[in-house]
Amino acid sequence: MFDKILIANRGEIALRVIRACREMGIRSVAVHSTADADAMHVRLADEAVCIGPAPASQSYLSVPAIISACEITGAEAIHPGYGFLSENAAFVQVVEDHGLTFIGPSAEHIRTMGDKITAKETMEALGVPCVPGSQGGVASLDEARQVAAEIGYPVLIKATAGGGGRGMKLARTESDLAHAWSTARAEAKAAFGNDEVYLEKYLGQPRHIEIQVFGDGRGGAVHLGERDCSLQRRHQKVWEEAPGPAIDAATRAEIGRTCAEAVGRIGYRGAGTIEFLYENGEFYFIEMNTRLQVEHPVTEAIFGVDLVREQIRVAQGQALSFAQDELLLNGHAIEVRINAEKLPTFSPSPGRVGTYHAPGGLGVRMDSALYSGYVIPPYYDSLIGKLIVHGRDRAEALARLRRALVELVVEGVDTTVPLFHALLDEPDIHAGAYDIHWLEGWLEDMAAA
Ligand code: MV4
Repeated sequence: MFDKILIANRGEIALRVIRACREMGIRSVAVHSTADADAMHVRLADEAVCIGPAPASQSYLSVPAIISACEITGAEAIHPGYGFLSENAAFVQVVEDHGLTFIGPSAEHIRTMGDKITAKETMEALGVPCVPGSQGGVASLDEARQVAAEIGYPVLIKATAGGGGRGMKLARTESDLAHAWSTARAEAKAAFGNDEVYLEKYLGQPRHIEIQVFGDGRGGAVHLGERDCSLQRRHQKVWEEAPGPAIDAATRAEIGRTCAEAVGRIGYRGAGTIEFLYENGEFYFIEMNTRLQVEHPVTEAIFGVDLVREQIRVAQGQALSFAQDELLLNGHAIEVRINAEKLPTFSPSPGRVGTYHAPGGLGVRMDSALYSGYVIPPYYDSLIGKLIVHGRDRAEALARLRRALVELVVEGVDTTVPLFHALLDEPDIHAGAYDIHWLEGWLEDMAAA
């Protein structure tokens, strides 16, 4: 069992991991940049180590600084949170070479899923339904033309080293293809140093549905249903919910079983998310994320589990604390991301927080590292809190979200809270009638009005 875990992250997710550690009787080590000396994670951890200056490249992304912090404090394991080094296979290798434990999947599984062509080939072979497209990479414009003619336009050209919306080009017709091909390759080369691309049929109005999976690293695996994360702006999720408004129990059970079986068969260890586009009742795999996700609390709410505790358990070689048939879905949960951003442009709004008051009461969870008087530094992402509400059904969750947003006070900086009040006035939101393009369309309408 671990005696001490180092958290290679900051903000609300560092707090989330520290809380799980304390409940498990494990000591926690925070690391921080000079800009984060007054941050909440530094105060809440048992120990803290300054690992470098403000830029993440010299602190939260500095592998030597983080390994040194483990050696100084005697931490035996590293929880990476999300972002930063959480999906960096080379980092996992260094961690293991130093006799430390990475709380997450193997370097090999991270590498496999990080390369989107290999991820898709792997999932296809495991019986996971995929978007129609090229078999593997596409080497030439001629080959791209052939594949596109077979699957039909429109098509997307995607970078194998991309993901999360980076490195995609749309060709609506054959006349777009040559331009899309060369810009996709050039941008992929510039952004990732890898110009390998693949082709997919473009789906016009899908929902983004992701399945939470968990493997024990020995072939055992379960699923914890889906999250609908369709409400996004520029590939940044804004609102996530579980269960998905468009998914029924039979559909959930089938795709869930497929996903759990797939990750079990590769001996996957830890938390993972299998991302799908969902259109006309069909699932199409796009990517797998090999980390705990920002939106994991909605899944925790409806299944009554602690996913970080399970990550630590399987990293210690323990079994998962639940079997598939013990995972019973209860009610409905919604998370909204509170960002320090100024509407309508969503431009970052760092600075000193005046009064901060978190909402509470039945079915309300606020994951945030804010406190009154805290100065939000300008160097990192603008997420300052996640408000998660849980109700017996979706209508109760929506009413509770409105109520909790009224209670929330964040003075001194602009936040995305007004966006959520406005969304809660929308019939489409109450009907659950939205796809991946709904939010951007609505924001455009708002700007025009
Ligand atoms: C797609 C797609 C349509 N068809 N693939 C964007 C992020 C990356 N994870 C995959 N993305 C997309 N892939 C096919 N074949 C549309 C998107 C997409 C999207 C996906 C999920 C959530 C929001 C999105 C917004 C724009 C485009």
